[in-house]
Amino acid sequence: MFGNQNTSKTLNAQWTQTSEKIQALSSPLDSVTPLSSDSFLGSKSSYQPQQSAVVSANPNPNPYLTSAAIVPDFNGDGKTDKVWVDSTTGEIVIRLMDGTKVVEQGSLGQFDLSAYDYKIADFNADGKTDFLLRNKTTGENSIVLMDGTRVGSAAALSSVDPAWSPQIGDFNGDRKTDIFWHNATTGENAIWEMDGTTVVNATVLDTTDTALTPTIVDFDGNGKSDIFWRNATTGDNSAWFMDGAQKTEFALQSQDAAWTASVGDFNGDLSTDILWRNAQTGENKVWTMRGILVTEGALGTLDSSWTSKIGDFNGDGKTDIFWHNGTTGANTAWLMDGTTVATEAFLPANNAALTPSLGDFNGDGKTDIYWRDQTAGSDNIWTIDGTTAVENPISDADKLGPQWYTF
Ligand SMILES: [Ca+2]
Ligand SMILES: [Ca+2]
Ligand SMILES: [Ca+2]
Ligand SMILES: [Ca+2]
Repeated sequence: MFGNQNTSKTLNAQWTQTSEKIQALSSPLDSVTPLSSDSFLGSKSSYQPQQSAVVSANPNPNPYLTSAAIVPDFNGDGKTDKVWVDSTTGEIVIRLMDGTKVVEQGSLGQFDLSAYDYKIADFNADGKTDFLLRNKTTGENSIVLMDGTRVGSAAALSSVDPAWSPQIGDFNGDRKTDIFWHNATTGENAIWEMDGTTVVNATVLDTTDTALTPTIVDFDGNGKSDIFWRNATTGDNSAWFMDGAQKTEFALQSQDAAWTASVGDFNGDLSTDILWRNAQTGENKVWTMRGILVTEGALGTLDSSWTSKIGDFNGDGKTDIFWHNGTTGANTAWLMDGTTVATEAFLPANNAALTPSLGDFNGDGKTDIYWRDQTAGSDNIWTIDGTTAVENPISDADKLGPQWYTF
């Protein structure tokens, strides 16, 4: 993941040591780069709390489910949109969705998929999803502010050595996405506070043990992102509560290294909670968080063929857990109320080869499931209302061939 290519020579030097050097980097860059020649194959944006300055058109009360910084919504209509990547040509296409209908489609151009990565974000807090594009080979970065399927504006940022990787959050609570940089090789950390395409402040944070992995959260629910640090070797956990680039560090209780963490908000109080899964034993449990106070609840056991995704199927603002069995095609959803499963939805099974991705495509506040048929292109959407799923196909006219991937 952290390629050590020689292509970034000077940039390597820039990002290795002192804060003065980082200061140099902070100078907001400025040249407008046309989005054309290069390309990206994306990883999904990290799931993190961030409210939008714009009142969402989606009725769900929880910004985890509605923020355009978390869920792709390029035109701000409250209906989740789709990003597609053509694995043969490198073309990136955005489709604005209304239920199963493709309302509008636009191309961002062709990219070198081996080099490019993207994160979704909302850098100008207009309620429309933007992109952070990163060339992992050269270390070049750019921001693309979107307006529907059109590029509103795009600008290059300073380059950052490929050993660093970005995550998005909102550390100063102004509803404009900021960038947290972590160097997994050295343990160095930095934050760029953003205003649109401008880096307002670039700050070096303390260096962490290289065994620690950061996840962006908001454990105290104050609308300013925090950083959850987990040592996957020792099982130790800690948190940096952030106010801009100022941090207050606290230890959290440990959790054996066999467990992996993912995040949601299972009690709907806008503080990030943790779903723990032990893939060896199949055990699952939830920590609802209030600052550093943990309330733990054990959930049911599901073997390792099951994988989870977070949504809100009854629209109550409490995130629920969707489970898909990649071997049998079985599906179930746990409608959550804090640390307990309030209702278990026994959803229909389907072809185990289908790939689910979650979003609220009809904008009713309840998460739906997009099923990608990578072979035949016979995709469909499950429109969900609590424990009921209604299947509707994507029309033949909108079918995409097997070279197209979505996330
Ligand atoms: Ca935006
Ligand atoms: Ca919570
Ligand atoms: Ca729910
Ligand atoms: Ca829905």
